[in-house]
Amino acid sequence: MRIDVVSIFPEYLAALELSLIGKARQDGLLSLTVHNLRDFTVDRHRTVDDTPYGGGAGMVMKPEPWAQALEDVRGDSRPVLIVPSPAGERFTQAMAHELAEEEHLVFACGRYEGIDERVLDWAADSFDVRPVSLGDYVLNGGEVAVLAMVEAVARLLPGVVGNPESLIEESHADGLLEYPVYTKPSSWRELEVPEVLLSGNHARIARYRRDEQLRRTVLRRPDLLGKLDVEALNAADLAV
Ligand code: 6GU
Repeated sequence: MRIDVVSIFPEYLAALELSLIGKARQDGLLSLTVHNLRDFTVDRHRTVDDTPYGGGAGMVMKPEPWAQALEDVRGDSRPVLIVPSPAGERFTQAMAHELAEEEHLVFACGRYEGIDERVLDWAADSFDVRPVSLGDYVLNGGEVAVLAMVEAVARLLPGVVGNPESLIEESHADGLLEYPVYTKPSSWRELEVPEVLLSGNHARIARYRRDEQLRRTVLRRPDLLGKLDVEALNAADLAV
């Protein structure tokens, strides 16, 4: 997979050189390039923003540097252009799986009050444009959101996560939150690991974990219950 990120703070994305994602890049599973938007300006001050038409607080990112940058990174495919924004469609594990199937992703990090809307209109001719939000809160710019989205997508690429089984059992894979996990010692500061996990009874352990998933989801994320596939619930789930 190829990923290009355009930002006025390329240093923010340095974290993508670390850990699993850094390793995936070294191993050639992922080609990731970060571009400085200011390199696509032509004025002496490398200006990327200006005041909003219609008035209001803050500044808006000018269209010209964005068009130059996007033309430069587009290549000859039709990439997905992800525009991080609190006004976007919600990013989910399902979207991460969708994006992991793509050949080329471009992330356009806005700052200030956002990017001139015409950039998105213009880009739609040669990109699949997707404004995407991490959730209902406001960040100062798209960079932190891109760190999250690139990590969520890249770890789904074949070979990035060493043990693919860990992708199957994790939170959201089955629409439920993950069950709690424990390791040695079995007794720690007078807190005990649940007895069932020491029992060696695999059927009981599976039932316990499933019940904990259901309990957590009811308590912490009742909104997820409405989206559950009823077919995926078994008789024992419904008996809880
Ligand atoms: Cl994707 N971008 C920004 N700037 N703020 C956000 C966000 C994204 N998701 C939630 N808040």
